Amino acid sequence: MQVISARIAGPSPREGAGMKDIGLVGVPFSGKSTLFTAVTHAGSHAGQANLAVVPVPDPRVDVLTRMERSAKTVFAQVRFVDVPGGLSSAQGVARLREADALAVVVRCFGTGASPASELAGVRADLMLADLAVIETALQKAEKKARGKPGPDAAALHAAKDALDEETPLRSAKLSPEDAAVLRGFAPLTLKPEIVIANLEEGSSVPGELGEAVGVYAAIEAEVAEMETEEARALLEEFGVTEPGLEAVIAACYRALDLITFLTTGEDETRAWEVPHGATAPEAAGVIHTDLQRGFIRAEVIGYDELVAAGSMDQAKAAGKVRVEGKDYLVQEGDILHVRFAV
Ligand SMILES: Nc1nc2c(ncn2[C@@H]2O[C@H](COP(=O)(O)OP(=O)(O)OP(=O)(O)O)[C@@H](O)[C@H]2O)c(=O)[nH]1
Ligand SMILES: [Mg+2]
Repeated sequence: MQVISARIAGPSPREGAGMKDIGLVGVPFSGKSTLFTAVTHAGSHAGQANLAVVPVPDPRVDVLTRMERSAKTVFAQVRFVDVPGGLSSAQGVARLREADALAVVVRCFGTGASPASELAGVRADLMLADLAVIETALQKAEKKARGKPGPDAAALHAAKDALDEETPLRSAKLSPEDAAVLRGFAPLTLKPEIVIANLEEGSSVPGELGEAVGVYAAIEAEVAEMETEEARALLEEFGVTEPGLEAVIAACYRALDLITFLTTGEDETRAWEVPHGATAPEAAGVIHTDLQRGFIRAEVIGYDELVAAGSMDQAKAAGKVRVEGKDYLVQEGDILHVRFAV
């Protein structure tokens, strides 16, 4: 059996495979496109779907790059989707159905801002959009079943009951089987949701929005074009300590139940995302399918332990790098070195 070096060079054939789409939703003028510009540093264009892939800020990646003198640095990525017309456009809704999570942008700036009722309105619209899809599908399923309802009809019924009671599908007590059927219809309210409070300068997240993430979309969009240092200084002047993107991404990771693991070496330091609870082979599979197929073991060290040791070589010499097998559950901040053979 040939054991291939676990250091993978070159682009992964699964580039982008695990990348998550975050769909921005909200009423007109809540600041979706402004936020899109702020977090993606990409200009937004009215009247078309704006898509941007952005690196997930992670200081650990920078530290490891310096420590291991990596030639290349690769951050995890997420894709933001800003659709024009929002939920009033069929095309927009179709694009949002492809998203992995929804971020509801709520206007908390300007006169007449009414965050709690605005959020309730968006949530109601999301449920109505799902209800329309579910009802149509239910009619079809019942017609096909001719009085002998199959699993599809049962799942669709459960979904319709929940939506009729104004319960978003993610909060409905659906059986795993029903949830699996429903996922085929990509309902919006089955997706994880985060709430973004688009704030006035100097204000903070209103209590009525609960756990919303606060951003200052307008200021951040303005500084998006500037050099990082200059932008930070200006944001600090406005009392903005955590840039919007970092806060938004952190909230999305929590909502999607993702964790980050890292790989580091001479050629590359890189951050990867996996679902919380992923095993070492599953994590290896995110890097490359061959690594999962031919997984032998993973050499693992936690980020903090590695930093304390000073370098990978020193960590190894001090016996701080553990050898883990197929059942190991990857932890946030683990640095993995996968041994595999194909
Ligand atoms: N003062 C202030 N103005 C903002 C803020 N965010 C957005 N705006 C302004 O609000 C207006 C609407 O913002 P957009 O980002 O275009 O809103 P949108 O949600 O994309 O709107 P639609 O695409 O029409 O659904 C623009 O004139 C922005 O400059 C903010 O945080 N503060
Ligand atoms: Mg817009």
